Amino acid sequence: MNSQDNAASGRLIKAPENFIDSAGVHQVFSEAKSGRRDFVRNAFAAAVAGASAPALMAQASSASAEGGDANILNLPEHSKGLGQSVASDGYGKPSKYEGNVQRRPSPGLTQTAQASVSFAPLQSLFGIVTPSGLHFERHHQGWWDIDPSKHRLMINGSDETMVKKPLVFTVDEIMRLPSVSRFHFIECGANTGMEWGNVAVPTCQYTHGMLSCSEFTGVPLKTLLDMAGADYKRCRYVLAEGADGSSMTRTVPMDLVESGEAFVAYGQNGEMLRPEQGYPLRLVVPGVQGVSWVKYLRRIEVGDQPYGSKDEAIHYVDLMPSGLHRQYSSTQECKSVVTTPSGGQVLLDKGFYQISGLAWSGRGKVKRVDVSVDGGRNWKQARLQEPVMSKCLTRFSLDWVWDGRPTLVQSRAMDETGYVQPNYKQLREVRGTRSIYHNNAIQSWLVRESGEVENVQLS
Ligand SMILES: Nc1nc2c(c(=O)[nH]1)N[C@H]1C(S)=C(S)[C@@H](COP(=O)(O)O)O[C@H]1N2
Ligand SMILES: [Mo]
Repeated sequence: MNSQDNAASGRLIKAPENFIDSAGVHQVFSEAKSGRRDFVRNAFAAAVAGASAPALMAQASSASAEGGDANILNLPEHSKGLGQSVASDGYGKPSKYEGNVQRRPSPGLTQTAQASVSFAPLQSLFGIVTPSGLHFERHHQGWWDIDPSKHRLMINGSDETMVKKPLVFTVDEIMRLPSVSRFHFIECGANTGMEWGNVAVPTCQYTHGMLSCSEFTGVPLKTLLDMAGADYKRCRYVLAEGADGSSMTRTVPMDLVESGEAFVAYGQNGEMLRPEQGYPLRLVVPGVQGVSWVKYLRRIEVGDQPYGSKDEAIHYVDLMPSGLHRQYSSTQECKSVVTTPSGGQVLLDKGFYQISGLAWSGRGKVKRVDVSVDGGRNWKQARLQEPVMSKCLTRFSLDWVWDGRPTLVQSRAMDETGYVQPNYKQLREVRGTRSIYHNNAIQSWLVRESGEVENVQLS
């Protein structure tokens, strides 16, 4: 085995002592091989497979050409020759062998590519941070690369008594103020929204990929409102407005501002925000659905009542079984998903695997994650990877030996408030099957005897 094999297979893990096979390592997951029946049936999924197949075939042939069992004493070229010069690329890129790790739109989901979504490849990521170039995107009117020297952020009141002094900030002025850096997840309220009635999409990229996590840097919104002299007693809401054409305005409760939680971010994972993520300024509202994280933030209005904007009155509402809509259910409840093994992956052999996934809660820290490999009859407590942070993704894992039989893999998270992630039966009892938003049900993956993993729902 050489390092190229390692990269080409995408997934190689060392097995613990008692599971070591003759080679000492198992090649465990091969992702998105073509020829999966469930994929071909689905036009949407077929496009997925089509997009990734060439890259995968190239990978497979490079792996076999290099030879998984090549004599390790035969030194490859890269151990003998001269490598590439420094700074041949001023901004580094992932290995060419990782070319199939892409965020992907879902063909047919939206009518235009500007009012659309691309999903993060959760099945290919480790730890909790989403690389900025793989952060999911949700734009209502396309994205822009806005000149930061021309961008402004205004703070004003709904009437002239609500702030003492309306202010207009340049980006430079905001960057001079005391800053905070915090890790938080952002999840679109519509994440997993296609699965309310039945299984609709094949992979965890599409079931759960409107989810990302970054270290964001910025200035607490309270600092700016203090400078403007907001009347906190009377004004218990703010309205956030973006500088794109989507007219996405969102009401944010003043509690989230006064607590210091909501902040105006310019940084993401150590550098400036990406244009797709709202460069040069975006609102970060930890624990709250993505739509409130207004990008290209240009105005904050302080007010004494919720604004009931179009995206609060007719979108981002929950259709209840009674036929009524529920409004302002903004907090993302506790949720989790197993990312390996997950739909579209193939287990190459029985034996040892690490089940791994992500858990999160908009109400604080994840306290515990349980994993079941028998359809929810028995649960085992998973390991939580440190650090476990509030309103942030938490990575969990569990050792598992696959016996080669069909297996249902699930995870169930609990947060520090004691709230336990519901299964589909429980969730549908209170929410029905016709909502779009806020589906936090337990996800089930079926590992077939062939090793192929499929998205399934248990009744
Ligand atoms: N200005 C602006 N802000 C916006 C949006 C938008 O279209 N325009 N989309 C919202 C929605 S619905 C979500 S889920 C998140 C997505 O953020 P991302 O594209 O950085 O993942 O941004 C929110 N903020
Ligand atoms: Mo969203």
